[in-house]
Amino acid sequence: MPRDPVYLTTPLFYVNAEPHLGHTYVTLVADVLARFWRARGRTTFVLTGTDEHGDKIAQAAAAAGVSPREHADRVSALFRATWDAAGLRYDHFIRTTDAYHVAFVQRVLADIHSRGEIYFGSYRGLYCVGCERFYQERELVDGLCPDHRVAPTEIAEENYFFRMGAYQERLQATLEANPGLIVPEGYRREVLALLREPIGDLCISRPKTRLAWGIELPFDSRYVTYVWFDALLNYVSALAHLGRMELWPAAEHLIGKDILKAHAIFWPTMLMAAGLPLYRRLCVHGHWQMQQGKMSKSLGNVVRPLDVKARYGMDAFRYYVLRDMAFGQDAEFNEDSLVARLNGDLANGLGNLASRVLAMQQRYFDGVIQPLAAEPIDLALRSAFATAARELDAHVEDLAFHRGLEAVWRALDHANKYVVETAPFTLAKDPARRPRVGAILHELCEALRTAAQLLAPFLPESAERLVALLGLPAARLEDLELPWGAAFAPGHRTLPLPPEPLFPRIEVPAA
Ligand code: ME8
Repeated sequence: MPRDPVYLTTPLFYVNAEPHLGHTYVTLVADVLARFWRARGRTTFVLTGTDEHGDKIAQAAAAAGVSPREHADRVSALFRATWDAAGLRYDHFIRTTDAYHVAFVQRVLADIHSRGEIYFGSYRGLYCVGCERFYQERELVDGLCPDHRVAPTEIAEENYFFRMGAYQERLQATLEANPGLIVPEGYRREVLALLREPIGDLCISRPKTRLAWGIELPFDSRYVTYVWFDALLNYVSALAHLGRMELWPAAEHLIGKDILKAHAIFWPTMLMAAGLPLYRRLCVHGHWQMQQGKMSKSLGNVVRPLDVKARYGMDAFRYYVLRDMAFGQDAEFNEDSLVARLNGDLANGLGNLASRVLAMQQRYFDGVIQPLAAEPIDLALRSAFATAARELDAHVEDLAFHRGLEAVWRALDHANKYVVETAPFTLAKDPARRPRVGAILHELCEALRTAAQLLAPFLPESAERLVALLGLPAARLEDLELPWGAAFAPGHRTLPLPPEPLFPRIEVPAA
């Protein structure tokens, strides 16, 4: 039976900052999930892109001395080029300035306006440009925006409002009835708590006299819409444009906790007003902190993905962020921890196992795989990998990537102990034991093949290198049903070890 498709989205990144660790993390999670599910027979589609309208983009462009469009073109291209260079794959890259998106937003606005869901009114409120939204007094901390730690600006003007409050009860009932709609669970509870107070209506416009850099309202050319009413619709406009609306019910939005309210309250009520079904789930991750606190240009501690890639390789970067952040919680980015993961888990745990096995395979059998003769200790090794595969599936379903990787490393630790316990290097000295040495190495080659398959979504380059060293085609990586023992045909040869290890260790200067 064909499995459900999965439609993964990242936030659309503002073009007022260059791609950094936070943007990379969420895009990487989309890439991992897509690779993971594709190998398990599901159709996948990843959407990412850039959010280009609004005050803060206009301000960033003015500061750079260029027009908003020139600025957006430059930074949007930089995001794309960065994901391409980092090997983060997506199926479509949307810009909120794309003509089809602008037309779609205008169609939705005209439609819901005609049904009385949008009204004109005057408003006085406290606005944070960093968040591009109004704050209620009680949401502020010491009078400051809790995220940007700046006092919001008081704005009084006539604007258009979306009757968001009319959907409050329906949203609350939906959230209560669907425990898996927002994950991890703590965020669903946070949203339910917000819904205990009136949510009010949503201001969706700006007079052009104050902000021209937005999408013109189809029913009043003096006004534009910007950011939320504009950007959130991207998740649907891209599918409508590509003729892939069948994917919409399979939507899983990946977002950071900073934009929870927009995605858990604004967006579902907009969908209700537009008569569209809700997304399948909202997956909310925590923030990367730096030792000095927040990552910011002014502190000079912005982590650029391609710098990290150049220093440690993309796979080590991928492994570190997925292994050290529990999805949903905050984590601290620290290069020493990255190096410890690289030298420990990757170089010692996996790389060393691969090089020992492949070296013995070459030395004793010229690379030729030897026939199989399973003993109880071999069956225990097989079962360790079968357990890891089951646990990995369950953890990835729950977005607990760190636990999934831990499960695979338990199997790799088991394999390293198996080498010590079976001691093929000692047995090999006795010609009579050579067949058993061959069988042990065959078991270990199967262990490496299985590890490469399980790890391919997380460490795509290394997994490809590993199967190539085992003499297998890259397509084998997705062949998850292959039974243990079936990967290597009689006479199959593994390759000689190349001089450069799978994961070169980083020398740490003595303290
Ligand atoms: O909010 N740690 O765009 P944005 C982890 N345009 N993730 C982080 C992070 C950090 N320190 N900083 C940013 C916007 N992120 C809107 C979204 S969606 C229709 C519109 C990630 O450029 C995280 O996923 O500020 C966060 O939600 C996103 O970048 C915000 O990106």
